[in-house]
Amino acid sequence: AGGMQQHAAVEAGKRKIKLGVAIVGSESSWREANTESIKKAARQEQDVELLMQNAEGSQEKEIEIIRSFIDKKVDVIVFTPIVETGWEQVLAEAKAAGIPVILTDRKVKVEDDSLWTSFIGSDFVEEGRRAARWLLEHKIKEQREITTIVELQGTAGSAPAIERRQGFEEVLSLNSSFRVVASEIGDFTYDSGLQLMNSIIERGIIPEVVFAHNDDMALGAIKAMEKFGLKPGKGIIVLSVDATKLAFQAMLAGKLNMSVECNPLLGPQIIKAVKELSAAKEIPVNIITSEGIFSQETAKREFAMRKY
Ligand code: GYE
Repeated sequence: AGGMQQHAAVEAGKRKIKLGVAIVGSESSWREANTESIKKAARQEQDVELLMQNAEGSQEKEIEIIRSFIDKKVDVIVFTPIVETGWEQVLAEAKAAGIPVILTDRKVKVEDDSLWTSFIGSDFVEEGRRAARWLLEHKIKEQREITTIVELQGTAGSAPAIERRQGFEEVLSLNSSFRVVASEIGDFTYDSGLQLMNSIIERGIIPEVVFAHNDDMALGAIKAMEKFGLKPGKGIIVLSVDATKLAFQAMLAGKLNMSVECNPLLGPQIIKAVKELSAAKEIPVNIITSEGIFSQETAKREFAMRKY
């Protein structure tokens, strides 16, 4: 009931909407663009007061941040769950306080879906499928020949790592000539891509394809391959997800073959949903961004228009 009173006050225009946003970290250039997009969209609304905090890659810290938002009696909480599980309790606390929660970018796995209001982000399974479909189209070999793949996964237990892997495997399973020979877990950073690829090569594995769960890891892996005199983008096909400016530069340099689009510019949709929620309007349970893919062939044309 307390929550309803707060909303009524906001609706009557008596005060600003207090919005608490918990950011997962600063691990990638995607994240930078995402964080900036949310700040910018909030700045443009005079009736929104943004409280934003960075969990720096720690779930514990993220939970603390959400609790501090509850203590401050914000009107709406928006957060990107670093991993899928372990949120029941803090979400129940928000619910008990009458504060609606919007998930953005990443999803949670909880039994009670009434613990969150809406999800705003991408379809990660489809992203994984898109990478695999591109590969199927571009690397069909004789039936008996095997194409070896190294997969560099994002943060363990995170929705994008779990689902990109799932979609990628789902499509590749349609063709028995593709084999993932190593699938290692990183954390979406350039350094983790570099280190993982380095140790994979040192173990004597030189794959024909590298699928990295984001651009930063792909770039790190490219660096490692080059150190060993390998030719990423030519001798070794490199695929990634995000399609940030960094990926476009690498595609133009011929080192990255393609990147699946994952749009970080979610700020306007988030703020719109927050305002609607505060005005006691119904909002959709899922707000999914429509996306495509970019390859070396289209990179040149797109690069100039790239905003992130
Ligand atoms: O792909 C990666 C970032 O959750 C979609 O996290 C996001 C992912 C993105 O670090 O670059």
